[in-house]
Parts: sequence; structure tokens; C-alpha cells
Amino acid sequence: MNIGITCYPTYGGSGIVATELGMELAARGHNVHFIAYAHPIRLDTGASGGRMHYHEVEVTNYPLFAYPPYCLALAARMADVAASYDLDVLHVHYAIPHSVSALLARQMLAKRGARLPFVTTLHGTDVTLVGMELLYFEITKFSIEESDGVTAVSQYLVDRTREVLGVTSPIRAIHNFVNCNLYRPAPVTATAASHPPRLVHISNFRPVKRPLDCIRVFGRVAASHPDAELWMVGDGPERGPAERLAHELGLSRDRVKFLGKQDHIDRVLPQCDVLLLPSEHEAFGLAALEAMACGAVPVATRTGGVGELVTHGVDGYLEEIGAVEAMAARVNELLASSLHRRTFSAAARNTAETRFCADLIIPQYEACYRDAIAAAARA
Ligand code: GMT
Repeated sequence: MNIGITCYPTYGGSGIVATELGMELAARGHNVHFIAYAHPIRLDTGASGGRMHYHEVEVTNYPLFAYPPYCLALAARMADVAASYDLDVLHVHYAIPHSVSALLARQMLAKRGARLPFVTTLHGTDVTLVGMELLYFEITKFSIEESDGVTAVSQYLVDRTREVLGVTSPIRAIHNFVNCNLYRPAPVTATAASHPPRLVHISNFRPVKRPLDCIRVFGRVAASHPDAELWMVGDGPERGPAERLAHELGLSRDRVKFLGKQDHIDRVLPQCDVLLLPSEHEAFGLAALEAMACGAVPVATRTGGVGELVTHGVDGYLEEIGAVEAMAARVNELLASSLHRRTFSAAARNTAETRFCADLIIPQYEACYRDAIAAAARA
């Protein structure tokens, strides 16, 4: 198939899923065309035998425009790429504004007698936060319902989309996936014994991720584990407050390390024992899945779709939002016994491998494309 993909190309779960999906599809022989305002961060176009392409969306500015019309530039580029490269289907990640641009591109091509079915994947905040804003509510619902196929990254998000937006058309749950060959535990020789007990948090440091809770949890763990470290990976508005809190709690920079944005999370995670994910909302929790594939045990909050990934007491722990004492107790349990930690670590890897490996999930997207193409042809 010739497949177009549009996503937010910067750091963030939806862009990462879209990029990894494109690379997996190219590896399976499809031609993939990324259409975005910047080169997606994890995209390695060279690795595909010429099957991956990147088309930049340039937004023309004009003194009259208070706001450059990105949505229109994107729709025009989508239509142009679809016509030039004979796209069979367009897959947009994050409803706002991508599904609206796709709808416009589909209409433009229909006028010329060409078909461009599009699939929208909902990732979380496009429904739970942005889509619920009064201004965007109707247009988000409309563009989702007009899509030729809709997927959401968890059953929780399917249910939530029905509940809050009132969408009645079919939505398939297709979970996030991980490349289990790339994301894997460190070789046995280089594991736990060779590094201090290490916790990690990976996010865009938005308030919804509650990164300050990671500092509070670590503050409680640090006393009983004087050699333990916390790595804070990523950047965003809560990074400054988190750094200040660490300082106030007397946690030195040697113990709480703010590493900023990292391109190779697959190299970071195998060096860590526990992933902290204290989010307020999480449609799925991609960071937890990537950690589990590398054998790092998630200590997370019981929110959104996280429970579809983590089984409490088996391959990780789920606690209530803001329950820093309980999360610290779980981390202490894991750090206190290497047998306990190894058991959970192996179970976490097993969950990633047997349920969320790319090989299991990518065919679900391919089936969705085929159905969207067939439905558009029938219409
Ligand atoms: O929360 C983020 O990291 C960003 C956000 C996004 O859309 O870029 O992530 C959402 O999509 C991820 C990939 O599908 C999910 O794993 C995250 O759970 C989801 N985040 C939220 O729902 C808050």
C-alpha cells in the first residue's frame, strides 16, 4: 500500500507511535509518506530501502494573517502528496487538527474523481482535554465521525470518546506497540549489579504527567536506599518546578539527574530498574510499555488505559493518583529484594513481548487500512 501519515513531529507519545508505525510499515514493504511541519524526531528515512518519504508542510505567512493557516497548508499538502504518490490511504494521528485537514483533502480529491480514505487515531488528550473544549467539541466529533476508520489506543479511550464526544460510529482499540528487538533488557552481564538502583521518569513534563510526584516519591525512597538515583528524562513546563522541589528536599544533582530530551530511549531504559508514571490521565502509557520491554518495572497510577497494560502485583504496580507514600512503598519493595525485582522485571518483559510487540499490533493497522479502502470504494 501507499500510506500517508500525519502527526505532531516533536516529542510526544502520538508522534512517536506514528513514526514507529511508519517505520514498521515500511519494513513490511509499504511505501510510507510522512506529511508534517517538521521531520519527526525518531524518523530514520534512510533505514527503509527508499520506502519512507518526508514531505514538509510549509506555511506561507502574510501580513494580514494574525495566525498562519497551518490546517489549510496541511490539507493542500495532503491532497498534493496523495495525487502525486497515488496514496491508498491517509492515517492521521491526534484528531485536532489533523482529521479536519484530512477531511478537506479528501473532499478536494473527490472533486477530481480520486479517492483518499483517511483513518484517524485518537491518542488521549485530543479527546480528554482539547476535544472537550467548547470551541473544538463539535468539529472534533464531526471529523472523527467523517473518518473512514477510527482507532483509539485503548479500550478506555474508545469508551471515553463515546461518553464525552457522543461518537457513535465504530472505533477500534489498537493498543500502543513496541519494537521488542530494539527495546530489550540489558545483557545479563551488564545488569543490576553494575549500576546503582535506578528510577526513571520519561514524559513531556506537562502538569498531567505530575512529574513533581516523582520527586516526592524519590524523596521517600532516597533515605532507605542511599545509593539510589532518579533519572528525569524529557522537558516541559514542570521541569523547573521539579528541579526546585528536588533542591528543597535536599536531593543532590548526583542523585536526581535531569537529562532533558533524549533521542534514544531504547538505550536509557535498559539501565533502569523502575519507571515512575504518576500521571493524572493516561490513555495508554507508552513510556510504561517501552520500560517494560526493557525489563524496568512500572510503578504507575490507576488511570485511563494503564490497567490494560500493567497488571497490579504481577508486572508492575498501580496506585491512586497522588498516592506518593504508596508508590514509594512499592519502589522500596522492589529495591529491597533483587529476587522480587527480577520476577517483576521478567513478567514486565513477558507482557511487552506477548501482547504489545510490533509484530502483533501492526497487522491490526493494516487490516484497518484495508477496511477503510474497501468501504470508501463501496461508497
Ligand atoms: O502524553 C503524552 O506523552 C503525549 C500524548 C500525545 O498525544 O502525544 O500521549 C498520548 O498518546 C500516547 C501514545 O498513544 C499514549 O500512550 C499516552 O497515554 C497519551 N497521553 C495521555 O493520554 C495523557
